[in-house]
Amino acid sequence: MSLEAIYNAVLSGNAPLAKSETQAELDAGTSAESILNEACIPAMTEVGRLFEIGDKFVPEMLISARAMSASMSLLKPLLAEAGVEQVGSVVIGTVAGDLHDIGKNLVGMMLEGAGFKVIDLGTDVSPQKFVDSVTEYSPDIIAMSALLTTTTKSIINTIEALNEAGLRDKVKVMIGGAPVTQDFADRAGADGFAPDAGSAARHAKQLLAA
Ligand code: B1M
Repeated sequence: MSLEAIYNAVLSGNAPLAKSETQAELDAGTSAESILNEACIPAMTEVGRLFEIGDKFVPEMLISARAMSASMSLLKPLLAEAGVEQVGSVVIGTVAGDLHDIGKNLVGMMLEGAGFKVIDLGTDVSPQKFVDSVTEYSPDIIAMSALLTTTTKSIINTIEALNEAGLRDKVKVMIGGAPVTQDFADRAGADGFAPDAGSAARHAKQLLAA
């Protein structure tokens, strides 16, 4: 039982072990915040780094994300009670007309692992629903995922809808997905683009600092 054991359980994607080690560490008096900041987040940061350099692959990233979620299921209520500050909040969704959600879910999990509060609107999210979410949740970032060439147009429509609602300057917009490129992001008027889930979490932090 140690923070290192939780770190290793998340890194290796062992969800039952991550959960039992987290419970043991909490029982021993370690704060939820310490477990999050000194074990879970560093483990997910390492997973993201290994993914970016090609030493981990999507399935391994998913099982690490699940292990982190198992630990987070115990930590979340305690963090909320303690009023621990999140690094920021993100509304995430797959854009209108698009039902692919595996990448979006991965990005959401990595953002959670990096300390963001994540509000997931699901798939096939209309521009209006993204617009409404800005008023409802006041997120720092709207994160849009698109997997089809045809649905990248929904990203443009959503950014236009934010402009028309007068809300564009209230929120940063980050986009990604297989057909999305930095060039497309620049043309669409997004604030940020990330090619994969590992760099999405890092990029979201940079957007907050910008
Ligand atoms: Co579909 N599909 N699919 N599909 N599907 C693709 C995307 C396709 C490339 C397959 C192909 O033809 N080779 C093709 C799109 C072609 C194109 O437009 N360029 C395609 C098609 C055509 C379709 C349908 C139209 C098929 C049909 O019905 N005729 C249909 C469309 C349905 C719809 O959405 N309206 C369809 C349906 C489906 C399924 C439902 C069967 C299923 C989705 C299940 C689900 O998601 N729950 C599915 C799947 C599984 C795929 C493939 C095989 C795998 C996608 C995936 O999950 N990859 C895909 C082919 C492929 O990609 N090889 C394909 C793994 C995932 C981890 O990667 O989603 O890329 P990805 O996410 C990455 C990055 O892109 C990035 O980070 C993630 C992790 O690193 N990222 C972000 C993603 N979002 C981000 C957001 C960010 C930052 C980074 O910031 C906000």
